[in-house]
Amino acid sequence: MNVYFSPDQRLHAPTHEVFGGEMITPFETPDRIDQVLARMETIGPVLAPRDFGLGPLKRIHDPAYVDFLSGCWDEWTAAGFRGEAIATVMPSHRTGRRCPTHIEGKIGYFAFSGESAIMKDTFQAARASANAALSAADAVSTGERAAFALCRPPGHHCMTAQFGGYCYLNNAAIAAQYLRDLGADRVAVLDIDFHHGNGTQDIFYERADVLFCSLHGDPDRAYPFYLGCADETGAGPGEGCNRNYPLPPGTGFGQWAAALGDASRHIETFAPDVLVVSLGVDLYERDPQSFFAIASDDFTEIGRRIGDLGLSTVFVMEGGYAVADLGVNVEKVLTGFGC
Ligand code: Q9C
Ligand code: ZN
Repeated sequence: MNVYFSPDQRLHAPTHEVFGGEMITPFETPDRIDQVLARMETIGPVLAPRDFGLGPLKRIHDPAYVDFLSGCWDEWTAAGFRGEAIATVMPSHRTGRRCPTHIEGKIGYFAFSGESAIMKDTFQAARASANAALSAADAVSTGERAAFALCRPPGHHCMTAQFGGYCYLNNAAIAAQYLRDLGADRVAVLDIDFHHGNGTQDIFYERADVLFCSLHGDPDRAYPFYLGCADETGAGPGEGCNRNYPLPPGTGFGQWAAALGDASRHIETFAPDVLVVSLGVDLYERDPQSFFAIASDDFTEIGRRIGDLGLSTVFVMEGGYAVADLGVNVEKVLTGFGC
């Protein structure tokens, strides 16, 4: 299958992440890309994404949020700040949602989580990452069985108008909406990243045309904490079109695969025209951000079971922070899938 990636995706390389009260070197780094690229010979050609412009991004994200991302760095430096742009003042459910003019307030307004930094070329890198997802969607819409978007920065935490969790544009949601706009009647999104895909869930929560299924660490104990419970099943016309599988610490392949089996039945009943997989490999047992017991070899079987759904499939890279094993684990999913 074709692999889509742009060197511009490396331009986002912040040096700070807030973690446990310390400033650490970020988990989500450009060398994650290199580890995956190094294993792509067995998968297919690595192709440059096409530039789809801002149109498909604004089908998912508020135009004001896209404007914020594009201007954030200039406003941050113009305000006299010398570090990377990090949100420290966020609105709560008790405060009104009025976007402040000053960038220190504005960045909090457009954030749901404070660990992730914005720097000079974050928007350019995030756009390139979204273009990779759109290019993979394009390939599948024109008849390829599957394609892999080597997205980075990742996307599934990003809301319509809030960044966080290393995500600035929701690549999987942008691809799903693009597939709808190209004529797919129903799109299913299967999110296997260790963390709940709160952004993707929220974006499609009231829609009946996009099914969202997510397997993840129980948000009672794991990021992003405030979404991802099993009783979040969708609302309005989208009731029943959201399925969450929160799983406890120590979850091994058997328990994880049982949840995938349940999600697969919902996907089969939904009968989508196309499947988008939010492919995080941070469910891996050696990942520093997670608490499952999924071994490297399990990824082959995970890929096989996704392939058994028999659907046209757009793979969109999400998380995975055991950097040395990242490429091998992604390669296993894609070879297990079988094309
Ligand atoms: N102790 C993705 O995998 N850090 N984002 C949480 C937990 C943020 C992960 C710290 C995790 C974000 C795309
Ligand atoms: Zn993750």
